Amino acid sequence: MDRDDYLRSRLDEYIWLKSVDAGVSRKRFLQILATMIGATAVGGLAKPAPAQSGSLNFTNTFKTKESNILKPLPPGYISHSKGTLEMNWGSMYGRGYIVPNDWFYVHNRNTPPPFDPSTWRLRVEGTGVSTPSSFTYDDIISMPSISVTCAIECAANGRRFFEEVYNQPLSVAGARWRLGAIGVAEWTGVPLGLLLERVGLKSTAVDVLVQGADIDSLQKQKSKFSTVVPIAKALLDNSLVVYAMNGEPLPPDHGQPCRVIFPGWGGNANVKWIERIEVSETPIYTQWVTKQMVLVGSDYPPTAPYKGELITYQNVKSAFELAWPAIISAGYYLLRGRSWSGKGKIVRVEVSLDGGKTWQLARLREPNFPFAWVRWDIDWNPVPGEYSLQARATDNLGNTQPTTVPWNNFGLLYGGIVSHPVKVQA
Ligand SMILES: Nc1nc2c(c(=O)[nH]1)N[C@H]1C(S)=C(S)[C@@H](COP(=O)(O)O)O[C@H]1N2
Ligand SMILES: [Mo]
Repeated sequence: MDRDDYLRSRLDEYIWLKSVDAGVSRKRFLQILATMIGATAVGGLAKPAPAQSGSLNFTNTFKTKESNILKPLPPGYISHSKGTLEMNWGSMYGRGYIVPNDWFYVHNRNTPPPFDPSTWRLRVEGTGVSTPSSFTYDDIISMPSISVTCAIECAANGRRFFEEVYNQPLSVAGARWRLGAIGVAEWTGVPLGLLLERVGLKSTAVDVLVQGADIDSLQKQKSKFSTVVPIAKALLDNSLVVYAMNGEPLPPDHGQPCRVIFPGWGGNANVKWIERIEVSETPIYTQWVTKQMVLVGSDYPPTAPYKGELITYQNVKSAFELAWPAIISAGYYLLRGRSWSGKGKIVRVEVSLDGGKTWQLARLREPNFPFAWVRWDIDWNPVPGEYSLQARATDNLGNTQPTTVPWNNFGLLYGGIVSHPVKVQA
């Protein structure tokens, strides 16, 4: 038995065990396996497709042929549009630090492009490198790698609260997320700085553009989805070209075969299905960055060429591990939640059970990684009634959650205190 066959047999066994756990018959298991091997074989090694292995018990209530999302819709998850899947905070109650791949929120502008490991290439080029090169999938996974546990959060997470608080509609078409456009995972990949060294990064490089394989259909001038980061961000130790998520090959919906992560930055910076990296000696201004990744409103004076204040790092937010609205029974309840900051780590969380009149400190639980989140809890013994729960977190730089947030036209970066409606029944 050669090495690939050996690994393949181990993998089959692993998936079989998972299937047994999920109550799947041998016949159904073999059917699933057949589809997987045909669809996702990587150099003779079948990929353990997470959507199949961990979510066999999920019933998909929304997905249609129109959906841009391949994985099934987990229970209680919300689809705002064909490319969005919002995490159900209620399902995270009492769970571990990491969001399983099947449960991770999705923001796809397009259907994940097909991946063929024999033809896939990542081109690294531009005036900022001396030896432009193409890397194969095997090249990438053979390079030194590290694993980083951090969040990815859509810059529009919390968008709905602008409309609710200001009682005024936003003029953009984007998803009306509550707080579920965030997840924390362990990302494994090659430090981007190492890849850039291999292609002879010049000391004069200033900007890095990362491009996906999908067309950004929302742009007037149709182009591939991309983002731009300054070279300083690209060279940080935790900026990665990622190929594994929570120990499994990157699932199609999350960027198969490779995506980038730029911890702390708005979700869109973490480009999926990457195919080209351009390093430039001159600043790169794309439409996406100058016109869309900006806060536009009277509180945000524009600085040319940006149409508003450019978004980079995410802000501080908190969420309760509760459905929205939540209905619970009277009696002792361990109230749980999570808080996070794109700029560092959370050092304090206060909770109000009476709509902001009185506050108490929550207990923070380990681990508490920067650019990820911290889990916290408090004891609660409510009598029947209607409650408005609030949480306010503060990070190590002193950033905290304000009561009011200035309006911006696209509804980005809502970091204010949110009132979570809870009904306690007798
Ligand atoms: N190529 C490509 N990359 C992309 C996107 C996309 O539509 N196409 N969406 C971005 C946005 S807006 C977000 S919030 C994150 C979502 O990552 P996830 O779906 O893995 O949670 O991916 C980013 N990367
Ligand atoms: Mo997003």
